[in-house]
Amino acid sequence: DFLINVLNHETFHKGLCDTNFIADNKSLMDFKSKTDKELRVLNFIGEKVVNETKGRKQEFDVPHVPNIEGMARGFGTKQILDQKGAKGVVDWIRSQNRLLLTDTTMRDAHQSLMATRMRTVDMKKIAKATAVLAPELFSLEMWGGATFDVAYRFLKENPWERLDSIRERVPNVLLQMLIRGSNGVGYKNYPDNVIKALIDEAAMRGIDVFRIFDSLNWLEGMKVSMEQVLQTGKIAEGALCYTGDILDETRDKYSLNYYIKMAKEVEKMGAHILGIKDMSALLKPYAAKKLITALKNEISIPIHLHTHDTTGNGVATLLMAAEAGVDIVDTAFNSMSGLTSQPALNSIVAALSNSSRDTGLKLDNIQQISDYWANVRPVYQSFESDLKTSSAEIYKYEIPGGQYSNLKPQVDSFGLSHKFGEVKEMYKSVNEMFGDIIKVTPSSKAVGDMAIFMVQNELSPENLLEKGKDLAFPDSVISYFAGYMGQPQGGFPEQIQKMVLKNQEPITCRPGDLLPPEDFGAIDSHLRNKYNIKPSKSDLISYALYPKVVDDYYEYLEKHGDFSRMGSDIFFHGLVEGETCEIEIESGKILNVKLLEIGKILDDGTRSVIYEVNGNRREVAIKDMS
Ligand code: 3PY
Ligand code: ZN
Repeated sequence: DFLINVLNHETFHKGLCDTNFIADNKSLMDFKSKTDKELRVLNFIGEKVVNETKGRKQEFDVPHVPNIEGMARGFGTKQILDQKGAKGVVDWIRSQNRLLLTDTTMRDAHQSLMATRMRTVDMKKIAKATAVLAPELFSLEMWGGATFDVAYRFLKENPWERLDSIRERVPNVLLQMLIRGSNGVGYKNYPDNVIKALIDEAAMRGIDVFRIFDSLNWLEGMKVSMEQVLQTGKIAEGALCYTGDILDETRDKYSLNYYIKMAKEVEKMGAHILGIKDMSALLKPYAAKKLITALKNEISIPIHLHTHDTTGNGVATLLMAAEAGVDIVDTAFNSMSGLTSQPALNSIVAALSNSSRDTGLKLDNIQQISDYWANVRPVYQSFESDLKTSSAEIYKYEIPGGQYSNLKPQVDSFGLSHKFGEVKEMYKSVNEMFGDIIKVTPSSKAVGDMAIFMVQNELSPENLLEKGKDLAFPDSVISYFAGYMGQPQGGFPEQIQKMVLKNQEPITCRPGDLLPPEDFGAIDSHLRNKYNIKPSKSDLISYALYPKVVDDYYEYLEKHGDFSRMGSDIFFHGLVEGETCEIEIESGKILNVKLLEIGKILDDGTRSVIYEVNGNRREVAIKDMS
């Protein structure tokens, strides 16, 4: 093997080796790794074609990466941050007439459209072109929210590497993440030292704008994150979640005055920007005008509006907000926009061109980016909901975009597919029973889980107290009533709280005041001993956030290998007989793989999957599980 490695080595080939050739090229000792990686790839594809796709696959167009050769990368917001600091960016925003745009394609758009399944390879390919063709963007939201755990859990890839690779390719535009206050990028409160470490590391690795929110608009729950972001010198966007309808005078819990009062508090906390986070697309166009006009009179920090297009009114909402003077709005490239995702970026650009709020983005340039995403999207088709049209019923149900597209599969998984309508009605009833609360991760999960639980157990608001006495409620519901998601406006309904918690005492303070600090040293030893790796700071943070998910991830890598460089059409759909593809197994190492044949089932229940790999015939035996 050593001899083969030497003979195959480029330097040896060129006759350039000196006496240090062997000492300098550790890869010469790498006997098994390449064949091992190759075998793992063949097994992975074999599994896919034998047990999942059965060798069938729809044809996908290859996403076309725009040609940017020779084009200069324009000056962007990231450079303002680097040169003038966060306050400099705020001054710059204030000096702009144009409407500034955030593109959410790499975070909320795919979180809300395709269950967060977008892989890093697909983002990496378009990142450079985005920096060149759309340097006028305010920011790219590309990290945080659900993307963190989904990367490990389902995509078997490391979210920190996604951040590194996009940062490397986009040095000119601000990168933005969503952080759920003390819930971090998780579904529960974490010790303060975990939240602080997460923010420090994310800032160090390249995040510039932190959108911080609390799932109950409980400002206490945002404080630690806000202070930490301010210390890093990056941009702290304190976000208020929007719920209810400020145009409806009969609903006074979340009134215009509520938002004004809260916005002033957020400004006082030191936020550079106020975020309005309309996660469920409830902010109607005229409500946006009313809200933004009022806030512009009451606070002096810039305002960044986030909404979804679930109702079909998203673009109208953003345009009304633009009229009222909003500074920045969230959009997604058209082919990744609409429905549960954000309103359409290219359309907003076109709508405002030659107006006083012209965005400055070039339509022809951004069309090329949208075209790229249009070809990426079909590969993820199976993760999309079957929602074909916008729906005004969301105003009634108040279900966040990301949760709406996930609720149907969740309901299906409980065998309640035929009761989806009932679950949505129950979601509304649960919200009322809980006292009309803000519903966004993780409080929305408590409401959703409770709704499913009630339908499953034939509970109703009328019989809940009686029938629920002896039932064990879902973890998220217990955590909510125990105060571990924070304190809701107006408090908890006492009878339901008692019934859910049984003998457990709820807390009324900040959970972070009670949680013992995470022992990063212990995590370090665990990872070293169990997986024989030298964990980085970010590995420790990930483990502190999601121990089980990260353990499963490392076990997967050990057992099956790392397929994060594989193209997504192969990763999700395998190959068909006769199809050839290139697979990068490590940086710069490409395998040319052709699937020759999926063999007949043999007596031992396996099938031979036969390939040609870089011209050589290879065969793996895969157990047919059908
Ligand atoms: C998240 O917390 O991931 C959200 O996108 C909430 O809207
Ligand atoms: Zn959102």
